[in-house]
Amino acid sequence: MVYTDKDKKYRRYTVTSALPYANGPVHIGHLAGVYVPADVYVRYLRAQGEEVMFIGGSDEHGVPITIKARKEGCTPQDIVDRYHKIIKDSFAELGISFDIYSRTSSKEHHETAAAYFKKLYEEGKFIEKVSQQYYDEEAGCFLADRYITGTCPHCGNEHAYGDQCEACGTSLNATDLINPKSALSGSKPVLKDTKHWFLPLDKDEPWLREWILEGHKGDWKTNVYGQCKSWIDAGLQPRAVTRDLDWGVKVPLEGSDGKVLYVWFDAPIGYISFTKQLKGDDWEKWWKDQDTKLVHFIGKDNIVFHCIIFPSMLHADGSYILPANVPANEFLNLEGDKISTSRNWAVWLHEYLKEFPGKQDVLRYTLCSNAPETKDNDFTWKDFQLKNNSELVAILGNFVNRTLVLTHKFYGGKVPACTQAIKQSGNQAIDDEVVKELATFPERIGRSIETYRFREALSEMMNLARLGNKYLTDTEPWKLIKTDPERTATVMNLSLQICANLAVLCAPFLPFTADKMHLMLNLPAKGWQDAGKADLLMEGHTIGTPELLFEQISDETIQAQVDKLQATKEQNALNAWQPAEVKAPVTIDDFGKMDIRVGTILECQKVPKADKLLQFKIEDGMGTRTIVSGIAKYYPDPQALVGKQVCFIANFPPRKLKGVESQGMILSAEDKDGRLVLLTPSDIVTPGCNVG
Ligand code: B3M
Ligand code: ZN
Repeated sequence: MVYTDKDKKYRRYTVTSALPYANGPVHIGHLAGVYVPADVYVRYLRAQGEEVMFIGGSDEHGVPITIKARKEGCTPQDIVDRYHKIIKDSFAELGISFDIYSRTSSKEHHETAAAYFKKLYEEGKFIEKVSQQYYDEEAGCFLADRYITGTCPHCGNEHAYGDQCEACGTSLNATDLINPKSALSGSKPVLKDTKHWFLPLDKDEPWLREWILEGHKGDWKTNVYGQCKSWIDAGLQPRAVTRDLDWGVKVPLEGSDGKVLYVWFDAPIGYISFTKQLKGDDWEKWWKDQDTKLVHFIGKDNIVFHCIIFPSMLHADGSYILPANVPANEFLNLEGDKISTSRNWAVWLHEYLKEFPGKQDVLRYTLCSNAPETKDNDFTWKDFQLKNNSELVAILGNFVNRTLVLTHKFYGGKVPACTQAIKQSGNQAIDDEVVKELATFPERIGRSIETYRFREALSEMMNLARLGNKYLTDTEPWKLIKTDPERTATVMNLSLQICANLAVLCAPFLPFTADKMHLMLNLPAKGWQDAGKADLLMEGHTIGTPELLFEQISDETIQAQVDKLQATKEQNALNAWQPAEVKAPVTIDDFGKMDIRVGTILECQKVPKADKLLQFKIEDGMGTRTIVSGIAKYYPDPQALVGKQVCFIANFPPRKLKGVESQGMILSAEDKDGRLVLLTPSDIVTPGCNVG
């Protein structure tokens, strides 16, 4: 029985989590933003004995998938098959407890989404409009936004896309682009008429204003409420729900070949089609009964789709419930930089699971405790190590281990007697205080979870472990046993009761740890309402064998991860490298003034007291000359250059560098990876000959 619904309005919970695009694996940003909080929420509700359905699945349509397929020379189906499996398996391994994890390329989904569209179409809920769109006559298809490039009218960036210029961030219509070009064939696209269907969001403004801005003023998160308010106040426009594409749910109307449902129309219907897959004929109550609570877990970039567009679709049908809450999180950054799939700047879940076997709960704990619930937050590997070593190991793990080891040491692994006095009023104030404090935790944690404050809920759960640790430290049973065995038995009994309560109360956050604790305590399954009591373990109950719940994570382990990100950063810099802009034009006469020659290096050594400088003795066909060059860091062994030929500018006026007179400049090229390469002729030539 949940705490914030005492009058028991809701009989079941439909909980959805954003369907990740199946064009890449999931990363810690997805987990912190959406999936860990959603999983904590549903695990808690199940522990409260509520009827819960947790829906997940892969979003397998949309242009990014077709672009990736083109890049890799395979089909969109190949792409989604690959990543759907990676995503589904890695979610399962992290303990994200979906009741179903399906996919929108499934036949059932196509049928459900097409039928949904057809019903609204036949009921006249769409606006039908013919508009002009770019068409590639060579490729024989209309061009979706990302398939058109051209010059941004705002900043002149020549690689702007049909929907956005990534250089200046302006959102664009394809027809805004200057010199548009098809990304498919490179040809100049032509504008052609095409028919599409639009959801009249503008007509929904009155009830959306009433439902959200009035109805959810107090219970939707401010970041969510604020974004909805600005969208509604800005004036809602009709929204196209179809596209000229061949990958997606086909528009189920005569004459609409080559048209599919817009991905953001079909994807949310995935929540419904997956429910049908899971519940069969029993699906409707999960989406149409007013006593079902519908909650969407998403990231902030999906707010408009889940708070305005999808509700508008549900409202247009008229038989569906609307979401009671959409507790969207903000974004998680990584080591101070935005997580980015395209720049591989991420901690990928499937890689984490491989590199940190058995440490699912450490990641769940870290991502829950630093979740971007109200503002963007940052994940650092140092913090990950700190959370593990100074919280999980030092507080939770240490308390449980000490309690169980002492129970084996003093009582042969059996729960000792807790004297009657405690049960009545406590013959020691401290014992009584612990019992009283323990009773408050289920509701403290539960209320925070029910109001989507998962960081606070987790911290409350850890406060119970802190209470246990302090209790042991204050009572020192390892000493007390010598002077007051009866009281020691009470202290150990209560410490074991706290462990048993932790096994129940940590489960939504740390399911793997909770399982271990149930095993180590030999504790039968308990519900949330059983917690808060000092009698979960009866006197004489035999506990299991203690094992360390968590182990220290070393600096070396963390450094390896930091190095891996550094390598990614360097690779990104290489990938992003562009040649410098060509300088202003010069004339042949200008060039003719430069006297460039070939010379042979006779000697080369570092200039004393000058880290950067090398001193060359060059045979230049007219004798020898000295040239000083600031390239010492590239050539740790200057001798290795002796005998090579280099090109140099011969008619620079001599100048003194660190006391050495330099007569010219040696030509070199610095590569994008930072290497410096001396320019040498492709064959041995006579020193002194001209370079032209
Ligand atoms: N595929 C995920 C995203 O925008 C998007 C969610 C769909 S939920 C119906 O990152
Ligand atoms: Zn621009």
